[in-house]
Amino acid sequence: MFNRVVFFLTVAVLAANLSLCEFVKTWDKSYFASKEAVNWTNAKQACRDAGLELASVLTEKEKTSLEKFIEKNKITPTDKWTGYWLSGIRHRNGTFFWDSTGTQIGEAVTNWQLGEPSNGYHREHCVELKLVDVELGWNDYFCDENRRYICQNIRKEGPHGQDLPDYRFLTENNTLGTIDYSYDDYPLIE
Ligand SMILES: [Ca+2]
Repeated sequence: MFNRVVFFLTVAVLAANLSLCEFVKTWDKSYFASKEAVNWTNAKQACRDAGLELASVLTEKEKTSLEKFIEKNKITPTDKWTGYWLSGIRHRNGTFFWDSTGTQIGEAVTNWQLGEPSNGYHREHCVELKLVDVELGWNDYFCDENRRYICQNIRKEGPHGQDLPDYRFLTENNTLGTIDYSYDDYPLIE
């Protein structure tokens, strides 16, 4: 009896969360795009609360699958200011990783927008998917800014990332692994 109550409560909570959002299947994956905008840490938690994980792009096929999901559901960002958080973060050593898989970004596929990652003010450590002109691509951006986000089903056969002991470095300065733009002679690229 107790288990049944817990089950129905869990379904009710998940349904309440998902009702705020788009949730459809594309190819062999399920993606989930929020309508709310939150910081990266809260986006990670929101996906987890829904039994999902922040979306990652490990292959060319996954890149296409995610783009098709966005196109099919007519949720393409309208401009460069309305992107979606993905799972990518810049670690302290300057290298970008997919937090949900623990794998390095760009091993099989890369999709940075032109001039990115720019690490503006040395504090852009989280990866968003944004639109520039007509192209979707990745941008590093301030983790404490609010963005919508895309979750996906937890990968059945991995890889699975381990939570880091502390994520506070995401809002701290980090000049490692970054093209060293001088703002005196190079405009800040957002
Ligand atoms: Ca950037």
